[in-house]
Amino acid sequence: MERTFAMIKPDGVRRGLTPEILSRIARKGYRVVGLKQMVIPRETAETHYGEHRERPFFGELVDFITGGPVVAIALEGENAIAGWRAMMGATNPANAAPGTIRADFATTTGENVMHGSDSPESAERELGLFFQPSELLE
Ligand code: IDP
Repeated sequence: MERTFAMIKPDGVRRGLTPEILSRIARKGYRVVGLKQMVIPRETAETHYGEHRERPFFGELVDFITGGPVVAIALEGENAIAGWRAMMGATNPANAAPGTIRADFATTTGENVMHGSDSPESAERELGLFFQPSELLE
C-alpha cells in the first residue's frame, strides 16, 4: 500500500470538476484518507514548488496555485504514486494520453487541473506539508 498527495488545482475547482475527479478516484479503487478544500498560503506554495524556484514561470505558478481554493487529497492504494500520475497524464495536456484527466479537461501546461506526487519522497513531503497527522485516516 502506498500513499500519495493529489490536488485539484484552482482551475479545476473553479470549473466544477471536483465531483468528476473524486468519481475517477473512487472508480479506480483508491481510498481517500484525507480531503479538504483550502486556499494555499503563499509560503506553503513556494515550499511545495521549491524545485521550480529558479524557473521563469515560478511567480506565475505560485500566483495561480494560491489564486483560489484547491482540493487537497491524500490517496491510498497499491502503487498509488505512479498510478495516480498515470491517471493525471503528462504535464503538458497536449502530450497527455487520451482518457487521462489532463487530456480530457485541460489545454495548457500552466493550468493543468491536477497535481500528483512524483516519488515516494515527494509524496511523504507533500502529505506532511498539506495535512496534519490527525487529518489523515489510519
Ligand atoms: P507535474 O505537475 O506534472 O509534476 P512539473 O514539471 O513538476 O510537472 O511542474 C509543476 C507544475 O508547474 C506543472 O503542473 C504546471 O502547473 C507548472 N509548469 C510546469 N512547466 C511549466 C511551464 O513551462 N509553464 C508554466 N507552468 C509550468
